[in-house]
Amino acid sequence: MMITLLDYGAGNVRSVVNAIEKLGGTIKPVTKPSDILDADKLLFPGVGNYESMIRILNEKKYIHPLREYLEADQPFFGICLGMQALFEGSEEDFSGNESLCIFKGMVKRFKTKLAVPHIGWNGVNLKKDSPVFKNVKADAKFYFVHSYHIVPDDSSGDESVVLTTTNYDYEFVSSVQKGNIIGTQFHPEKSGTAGIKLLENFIYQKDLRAQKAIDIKGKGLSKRIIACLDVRTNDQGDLVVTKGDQYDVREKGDVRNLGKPVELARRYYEEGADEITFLNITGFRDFPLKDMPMIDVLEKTSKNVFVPLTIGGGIRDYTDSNGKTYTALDVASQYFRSGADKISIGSDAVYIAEEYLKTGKKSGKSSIEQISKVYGNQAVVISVDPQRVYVNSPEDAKKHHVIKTQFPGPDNENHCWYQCTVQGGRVTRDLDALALAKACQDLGAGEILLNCIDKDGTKSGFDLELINAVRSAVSIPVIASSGAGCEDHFAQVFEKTSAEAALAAGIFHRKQVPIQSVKDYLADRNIEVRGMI
Ligand code: 1PR
Repeated sequence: MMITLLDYGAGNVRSVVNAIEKLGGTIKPVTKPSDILDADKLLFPGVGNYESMIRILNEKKYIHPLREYLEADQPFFGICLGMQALFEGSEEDFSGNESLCIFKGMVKRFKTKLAVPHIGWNGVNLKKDSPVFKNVKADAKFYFVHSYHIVPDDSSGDESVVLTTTNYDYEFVSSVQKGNIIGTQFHPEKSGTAGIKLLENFIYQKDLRAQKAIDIKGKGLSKRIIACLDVRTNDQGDLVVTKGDQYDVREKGDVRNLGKPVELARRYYEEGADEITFLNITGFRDFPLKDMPMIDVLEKTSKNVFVPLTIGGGIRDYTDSNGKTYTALDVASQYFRSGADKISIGSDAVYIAEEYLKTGKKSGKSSIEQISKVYGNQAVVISVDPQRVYVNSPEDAKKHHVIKTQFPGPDNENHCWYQCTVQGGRVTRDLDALALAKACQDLGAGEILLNCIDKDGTKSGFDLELINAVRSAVSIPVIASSGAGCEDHFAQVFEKTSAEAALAAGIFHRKQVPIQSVKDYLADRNIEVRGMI
């Protein structure tokens, strides 16, 4: 089955291609406007910024053939922005470029007290009996990552285009279908077996048209469980997954070797991880575009792993020994093309935040601003590596956000602040984690990966005080990281803080706690999780 792919050049289309090929389909990329009209089935994955997507469709002269194709009710599957493009316009677009206007309605920003972007696994309320949902279980969850959603205008009285809605703090339209034209806000190519089934139905069902109206209810947003792989080259030159104790990855002089990155990532996908994060922990030393093994890891992993992949380490501007300059955007783009959905910035984020707080001005040139502008806020994660600095009272660290702690310091100090570090915890900076998180959110970051050097590898539980302090300082999602030792530690994170996700490394690598038993434990406590479907 030949599927024509409309790739307008932003974001990760590799996963879509991998999914179609795994299903036995063949991809034909659109390279000129007439390819659109020649398509039998057209797939349009979009990610990032609506304005730049519509601008590129106009520049490439795709708008008119697309409209002609859609008006003829030819099979079409739009993903995320690829669905939003079907409507009349977006609150994210002030360019005045021509849009497709196939369906009536607008794309609007979430107005909610919950975290925006809406990131993670959520259910759907099915409103039509559609062949694309054939053999997809009613309680299936799909992966969402977006700050805007469609608001169809059904005032004409014609049959509604709404195929599903989804519950956040209000119900929003999460997919549409009219005739053979389908669009989903969620990413089927990142939604494990449920999403792959949807794509399979699109490819192989002969008649895609929805038969009748139904009303099947789904549930809300799940708390995510993320497996993290700290990757580096060991002294023998092998790329290995390692794990530190408070960031010290050596044992008796050797770098701990806990497995191979591609194999471990696949194992975690099959065991039910909601996301996989790779951190190239020596990336601050080496230039990642030279360090091709990480690109190879992403390419190989994305062939078999259909959940979101994040990559961090070394994402910054770089000048090589010949004086050639690479921007952080170049590095990130290479990672997105290789299969990453998000990039994570550590050390560079600290320097950027320091500069921003000093000048009060956004330069527009920082890695956070540049990457979020092209790929969207949801694609930029800030990895924070803080450690506690104990003080007797807030007066002792006036410049910083000081909290009262239930876990006093070595000299019985009952206050602390969280000091940012760079270069894998080796260098401390005069900046606290809350100030860093807020500044990065201002600059366009979409998520915080909140590590904790004091807790890393200790298996003593997450630093709930840190998580609460940072989560209440920002409105973007926070991933709690460092210290997981048992199932109950995950329950504590979700019951005692508002973190959207929890990440662990050591206990998964050493097979001490299976991912599924974490999820079973949480489900028993009525914490919403994605099951194995
Ligand atoms: O600074 O942009 O090059 O990024 C470097 C990245 O590498 C940062 O995200 C930084 O957190 C990470 N990193 C650097 N050195 C280390 C190290 O361990 N020596 N690892 C390191 C950080 C922390 C977690 C870990 C959790 C969970 N790893 O991601 O996986 O603490 O562990 P646990 O469940 O076993 O407790 P840049």
